Amino acid sequence: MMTKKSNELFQRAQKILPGGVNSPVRAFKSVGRDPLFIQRANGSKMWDVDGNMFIDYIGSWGPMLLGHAHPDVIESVKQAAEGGLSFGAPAEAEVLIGELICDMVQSIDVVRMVNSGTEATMSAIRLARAFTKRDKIIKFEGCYHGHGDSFLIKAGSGALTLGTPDSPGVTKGTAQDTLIAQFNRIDSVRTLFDNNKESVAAVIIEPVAGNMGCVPPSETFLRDVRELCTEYNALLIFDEVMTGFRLARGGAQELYGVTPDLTALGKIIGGGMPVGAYGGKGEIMEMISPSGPVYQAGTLSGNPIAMASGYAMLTYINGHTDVYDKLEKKGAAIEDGIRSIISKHSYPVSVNRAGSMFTLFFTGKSVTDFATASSSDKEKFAEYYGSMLEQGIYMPPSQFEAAFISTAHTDDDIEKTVSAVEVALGKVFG
Ligand code: HOZ
Repeated sequence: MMTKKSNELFQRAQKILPGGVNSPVRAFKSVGRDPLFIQRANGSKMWDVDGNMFIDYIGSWGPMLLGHAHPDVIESVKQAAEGGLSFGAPAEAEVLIGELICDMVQSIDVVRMVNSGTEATMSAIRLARAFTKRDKIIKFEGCYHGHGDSFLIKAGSGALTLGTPDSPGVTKGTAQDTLIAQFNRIDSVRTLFDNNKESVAAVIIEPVAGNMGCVPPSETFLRDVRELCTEYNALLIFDEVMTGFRLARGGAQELYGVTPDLTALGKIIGGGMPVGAYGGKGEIMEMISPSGPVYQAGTLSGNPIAMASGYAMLTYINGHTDVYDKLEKKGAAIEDGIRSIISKHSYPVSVNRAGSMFTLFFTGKSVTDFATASSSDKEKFAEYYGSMLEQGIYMPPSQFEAAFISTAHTDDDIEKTVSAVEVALGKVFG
């Protein structure tokens, strides 16, 4: 694969951006390559600046549920842009998307738009602390909730990928208010509650973990976490930045039938534009300024272009209930294809999938939590990654990220992907 232009851009980028990028995982460091610079994307495909074409399974880390540059979304953005890029004043688009989110996500009565998932989770825990008048939060090892200080403790995603799950710069005072439990191990949650009676404000969880690779919850886990939160008067916050509108119209909470008190949403409600949101029960949300005293603000919150993009995307999903059946079928086809290769050759690889999110872990263990996810062989993953990329398949460049399927992925894309996996695994284990 020719990567001359990408290499030149990376040389220049490294002089003026930390590590040559504006977000760590995309630097490809953990897979031992230099990143490719993307020029354009459409449907299920992306093209880099050297003209290489890839079937894309990052989908901008989740939001491209309908594929890149969906015509409805692009048209809506174009129209909105003609009317001005930012007002810093209320606009109709905020009401339209707000109504749609409250209608689609059963636990959200009131919603506040922000600019990213990080802002959403940071604001949600401030609100939970104010509401419960308690300081501590429980999060899960390997889960990632953006880069707010309280979350960069045993964090997943890029922090885990690059070996810095506990980031320097987070004060001891902040860190001591974050308690760490183990995903899918309800006893670890109960122990923390028992040892910190009356001081836990909230449990925050990715209902399907996507930031230590894709790790779905066991059948009872989310329900049990809900029960513990209720028993100990703590709020349950679902971080649905990846799963919201992806796993079902109403997110993972609809799929698993568990109702959180607050939900953080992210990039997917912007349809590709920078957006996040948090919402929940009215009695909690009314504590947010200017209804109540909990301060949180932003000039670009509810930005008209971002709202138009997200509204077009959510309107499409709302009107096409077959979206989730399609995604499930595509996800199942990839999973089945890969599983049959693994079992044919008895490769020590396990596959996790929830709907249109999936990960191949380079471990023979079944991956249910951080310990099993991190038993993966990262060198083998890097080798597999390189082979996939050379074959034109663009997967997330980290063992600890989920791959995302869109409605734009065709049967042909999926066949090519499964064949590429067979070649890549053959190289890794051959
Ligand atoms: N941490 C993000 C995915 N979980 C990656 C963001 C990016 O590099 O764009």
